[in-house]
Amino acid sequence: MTAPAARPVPRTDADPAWLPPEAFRALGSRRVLVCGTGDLTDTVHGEVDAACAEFGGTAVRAAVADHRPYDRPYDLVLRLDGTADGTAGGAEHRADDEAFTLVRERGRTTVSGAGGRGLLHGLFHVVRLGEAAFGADRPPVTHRPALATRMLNHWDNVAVHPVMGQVERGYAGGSLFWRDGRARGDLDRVRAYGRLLAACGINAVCVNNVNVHTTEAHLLTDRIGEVAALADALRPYGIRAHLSVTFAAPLVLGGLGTADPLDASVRAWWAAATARVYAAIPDFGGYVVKADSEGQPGPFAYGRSHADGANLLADALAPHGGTVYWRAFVYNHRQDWRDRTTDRARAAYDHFVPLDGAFRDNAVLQVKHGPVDFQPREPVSPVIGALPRTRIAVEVQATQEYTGQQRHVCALAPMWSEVLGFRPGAGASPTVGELARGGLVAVSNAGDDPYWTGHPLAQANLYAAGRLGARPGADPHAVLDEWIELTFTPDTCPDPERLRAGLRAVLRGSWRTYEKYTAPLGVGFMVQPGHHYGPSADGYEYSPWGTYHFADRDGVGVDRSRATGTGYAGQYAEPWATLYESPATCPDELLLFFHHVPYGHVLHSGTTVVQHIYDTHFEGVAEAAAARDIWTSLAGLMDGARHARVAERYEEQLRGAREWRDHINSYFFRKSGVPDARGRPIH
Ligand code: BDP
Repeated sequence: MTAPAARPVPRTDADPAWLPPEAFRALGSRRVLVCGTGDLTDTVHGEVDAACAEFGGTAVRAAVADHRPYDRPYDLVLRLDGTADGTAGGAEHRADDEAFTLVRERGRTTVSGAGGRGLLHGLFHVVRLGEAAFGADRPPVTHRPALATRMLNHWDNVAVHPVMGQVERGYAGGSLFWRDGRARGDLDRVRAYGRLLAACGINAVCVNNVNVHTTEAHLLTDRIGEVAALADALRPYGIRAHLSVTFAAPLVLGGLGTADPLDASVRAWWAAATARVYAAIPDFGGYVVKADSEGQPGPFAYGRSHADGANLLADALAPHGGTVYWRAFVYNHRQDWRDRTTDRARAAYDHFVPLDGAFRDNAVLQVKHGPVDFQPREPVSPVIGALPRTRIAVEVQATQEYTGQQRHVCALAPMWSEVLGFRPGAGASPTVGELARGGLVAVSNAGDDPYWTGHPLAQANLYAAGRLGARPGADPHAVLDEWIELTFTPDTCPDPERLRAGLRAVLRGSWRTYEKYTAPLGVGFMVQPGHHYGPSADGYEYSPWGTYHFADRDGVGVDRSRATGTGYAGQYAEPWATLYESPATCPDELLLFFHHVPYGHVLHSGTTVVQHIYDTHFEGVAEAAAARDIWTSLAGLMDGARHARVAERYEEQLRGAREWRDHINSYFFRKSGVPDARGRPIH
């Protein structure tokens, strides 16, 4: 039998990221057998073939039915458990097809994939192990992603939006998918993107913005062919395409007089539209919906609940095996602070908890990790633990809207890992990572910038989103280390240990550094309105968006206690409700999120609130400066252009950090009149 040709590897060399050819050295210098047939096995074969061509190994391809190849002395066998990888049929959708088993015995490493995607994950596991995959014996260990869905949401507009541009909250150039109002004709870079994503464990991508404007609405119907082209480009790496749709589609696309979820003609319209989607994209993943949120249409207009809305789409998708990801980001953005019920932090819980148990099995409630909006520090959303009969997906924001917009280094893996490890219940109750049965969703930070994410170090956030979705309990520093190894291949530089140490030093603490020089103690949202870059202590204080800090001459913070505040603290189960209820027990880093306290209030750390603000802001700038200096010292240990790009961004980070420090410190000095105990200049 003739072995199938190897699928060409979409190259990323021109656009540096993880997986440069060098990352494959250990594998590529060996004798490798790839067994099985199907689309994803072709991909694995292509990867192996390219690596072996580069590093002098040999790549052989066989169908699994052919036993003879096993007699030969292979170092690595990558094989499917069955003969076909299931890409063509329903098998690919088995929850378990992503599992693989790795064993090393008698000088041979064998990876058995339960399905094509398992084989692909197994390949990348071997790449991560490097030489260690070919060392001492390893007993068989089966690996499977903890969360079945690891999805990226691209907030990409097809047409350039007059206010939000091509990519809403995008800091990495234009869209990877869309250009000049249509899907890109040349999809090589989309293929290369799919490869990067597969290597970190992402298996689903939503290709358009959750805010669905008129042009984008048509992707569901007459422009589905463009989505199909993107789906084709992502499929060889095991990634399923998803689409954001507007709830008003029956009106704006179907010409119906209503989008009422209980109306028979509306239900028929969605069923027919969805059937056409599947005719174009047989493995289509499903819909993402932002409804009744920040101006998007939704079921409230018809007096219906969000379960009615989600179930309408779930029913349309069900015959085809699709899922609706229904976002819980529902709040009134045209309010002002009137009484305790208007607290934006409460809104998702108030809307969705009464609906627990009312959603279809193929409806997932997609919940932002915090109750407000991706601030550098928020408590974990109480919604996540409060709907035991609903599949929850947790949404994080890789695009750094509120964390420095990819001009500041802010490695988010440690933050996400804290969220995923949080136990909304008491004692040994499940973690957020265990409760997220609907998956982990990250808003993508990638674009058509040569470094994919604008700031080359922001790639670590994209990588971590996939890896933490696959293993929510993973040590976030180990995830960052993986990214460092796969991206910079330190062993190829003159001083590997110095490079590793330097990269670790600038990444690991970067989130906390960012937190220090921005809004203090969980109060959040002291950003400039609109674009959200840089400080503006009162920028949102008197706007209707529902984000406040209530600073006055005596104190600062939002009283969200049950006793005297908005009652938000009471949305948590014990022990959290009690812990957050009192300033005496509330963790320092969340104090101003939950309480309004005088400036002289003494934190658990022993410092007053106002002195803490001064201290952390000076420290944050000093830490940013130290990181910049470490970066400078790494010149010569990596490619010059990449070093220069980061160096340039550090100058902006430092400028920005100083601006934040001076703005926040002088704001609180003027409000409180309390001088810095250490006499430092406050501008
Ligand atoms: C906010 C963004 C806005 C998004 C919204 C969302 O500022 O651009 O549309 O989240 O998640 O953080 O829908």
